[in-house]
Amino acid sequence: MAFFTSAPIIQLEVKTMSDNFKVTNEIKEEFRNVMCSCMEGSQPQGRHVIYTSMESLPGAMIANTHMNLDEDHPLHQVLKEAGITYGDLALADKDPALGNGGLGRLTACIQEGCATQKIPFTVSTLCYRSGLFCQKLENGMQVETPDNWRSEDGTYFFEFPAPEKAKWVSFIHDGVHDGQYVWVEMVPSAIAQIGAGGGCSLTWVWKVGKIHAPYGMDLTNLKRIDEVLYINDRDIRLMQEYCVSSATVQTAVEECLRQGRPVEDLPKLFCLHINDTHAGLMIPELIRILRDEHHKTLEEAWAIAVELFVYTNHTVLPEALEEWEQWRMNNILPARLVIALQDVDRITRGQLDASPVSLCQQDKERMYIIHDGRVRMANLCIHAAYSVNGVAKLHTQILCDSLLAPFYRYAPRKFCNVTNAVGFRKFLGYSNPELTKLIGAFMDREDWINHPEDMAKLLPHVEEPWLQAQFTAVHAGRKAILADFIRHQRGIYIPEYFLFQVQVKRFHMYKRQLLNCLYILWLYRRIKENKNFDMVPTAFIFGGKSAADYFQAKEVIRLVLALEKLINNDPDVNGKLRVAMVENFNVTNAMPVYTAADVSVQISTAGKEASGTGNMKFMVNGGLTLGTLDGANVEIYEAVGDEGMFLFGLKEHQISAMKGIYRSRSFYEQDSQLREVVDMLTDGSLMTTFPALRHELLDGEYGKAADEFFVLADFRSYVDANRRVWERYRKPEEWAKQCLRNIALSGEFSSDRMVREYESKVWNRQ
Ligand code: NBX
Repeated sequence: MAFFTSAPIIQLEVKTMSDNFKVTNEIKEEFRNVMCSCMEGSQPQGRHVIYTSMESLPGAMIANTHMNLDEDHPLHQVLKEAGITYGDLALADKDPALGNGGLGRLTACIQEGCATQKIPFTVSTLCYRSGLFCQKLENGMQVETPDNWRSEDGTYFFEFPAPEKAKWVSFIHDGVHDGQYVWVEMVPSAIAQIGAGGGCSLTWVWKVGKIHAPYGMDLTNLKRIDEVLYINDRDIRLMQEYCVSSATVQTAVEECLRQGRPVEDLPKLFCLHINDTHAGLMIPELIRILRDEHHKTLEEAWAIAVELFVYTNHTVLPEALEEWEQWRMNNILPARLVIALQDVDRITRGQLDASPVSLCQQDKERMYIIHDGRVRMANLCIHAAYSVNGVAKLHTQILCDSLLAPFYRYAPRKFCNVTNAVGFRKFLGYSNPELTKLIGAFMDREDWINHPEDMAKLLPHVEEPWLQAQFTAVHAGRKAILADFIRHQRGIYIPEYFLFQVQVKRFHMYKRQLLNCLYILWLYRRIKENKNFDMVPTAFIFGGKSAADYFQAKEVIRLVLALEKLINNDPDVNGKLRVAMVENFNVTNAMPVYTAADVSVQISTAGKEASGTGNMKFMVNGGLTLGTLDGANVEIYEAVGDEGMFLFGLKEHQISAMKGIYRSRSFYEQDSQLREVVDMLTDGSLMTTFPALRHELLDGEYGKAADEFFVLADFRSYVDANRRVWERYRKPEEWAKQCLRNIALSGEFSSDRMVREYESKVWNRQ
């Protein structure tokens, strides 16, 4: 499979990685050799998975390569002879800014697992010129600046351009109609992820190349297709999705033919994995190509499609369920594509009518792909995919029982759950070598980290005092590193003996950073009232970005920064309380954060977080979860029980029962301490005011119910859970024992387990 293994696409040019550091030809050559030999060394068996995703967040590539190369690999020697350390290289490397958060990072964790297990797996995504913005914290708020993750000439050190693999994608544009399309060339580069033991998986990153259009046409929108992730212009966003979808399907079809196989064999050679609905247009695109270029009937094309696609859902939030206006599709996408989509809608409606499962008209309407002038991408994906999965037990259950209930009744066997997981080699082995060494002392094999179930061998030892002492010492070292990092980055001093209570994730109202903030204000008031207030000195550490146009979430960041200012500078409280926000939280600077937490804050409103993966990164490093029964916290709780997790808050069924009748004001009115902290949002105590947040909590925004995410309802329960944290933290041996026990029980959250489950339940590769 030329595109998947060939050397010719690997052509590194000589270039400077940073102003202060030159990488020699020899080293570049050696990197090239590493990737070639890994690609050639992995002899893929069975069908090839192409994971099409608008996001991928692999993190700095030098770190990824270094972490997985054997100790005797020649690259190490070459670097040594040149007097270059991996530290030097890492300083010159940058995180490819190709994603937002969990969705993108999960892609990279699955990929690293597949590279390690030698599963033929390729990620297909857009190569955004500016990925997600770089976050600066200035004047008490988030400021977005461009993330120039590529060099001036638009290339990245670790990308290997493959112009000979370019694909042309057509659009209707600027009033140009059928027969007179504009054509955009999508040019791929490959970025390689090396697996442990020398496997390799590629990411195809597609860039806009040449554009063919009638003379004089305004090409601005077309040129912006690879400008930025989730671009704030729906026309261009639709073009982005179609470009990735079309280029990916064209590549699969081309490879099938190159191997001398008929297109009917596509499902024997490939599995096209749709990661969230953004690449759902691969479905009508395949139908279009098979009909127009391979003379298949609609029915024949559909029969191929339904064996080829799988779909993973990552959200139940209604606003994130993607829909496109039919008129917009008609205006932008080629007519034959739109016709294919309408035909698929027609076929699937026919299937619903003929179904032996009884479906009422209302059910059927919920399942239509095109309805009320809108194209529902999730419905398109579910109809075409032979496998649909959620990403944690509760999430999959909500999909089956409510959001997608008619689909589940109609085709129950399509649905399954694959609980998310994280790369242990990156988030434990590479990020926390000291802890890795300590665990390793109890393991029977060198490469235990590739066999996460081995970690249970730690279990019989967690009561041993010397091990507890060792763990505490290792963890103290990690806390010192994080404290140092924050001092350098933000100029905030955090004493290392403080409890580190960490909430890092995208800022979103459902993730409830606001609940954490109200609790900090509550603590502030208690200490102000009574300087002997009995508590464990605690540092509240935050990190994460808000979407640039998400006003409320940006207000919450502003609140965190106001708390920093108020609390860290107040000698009455700063002996017991500190607040710090890590700037520009990304894959690279996440590593010192995940390894240093005492408490991992996972407090989303039950039923809203599909899974979460930060919760697992903390767990494997010995951070104890303070959380609601939501997303994969449920699985963490099942693994460690009451003693291993500080559970609080309303359960999903209770939240559902309160919808429509919940009155946040009654909590506000009946609890004077809660009233006091909510009032602080607007009474000037914070030197600035947050009327929109108070309004959201008590009145509700834009016709929505007040306190949509049940912050006030869960407030007291959160206060109580924090008390339980303190009680336990005051018994250091017990605390260390619990951390060790959780680490020992964390094996199921390794991406190696997740990848094996995708193999057995979803990809059907053999
Ligand atoms: O996917 C995230 C979920 O929120 C997490 O609970 C989950 O752990 C993770 C991996 O499964 N979803 C996510 O990151 N989605 C998006 O960022 C997103 C972006 C744009 C959009 C819809 C969703 N239109």
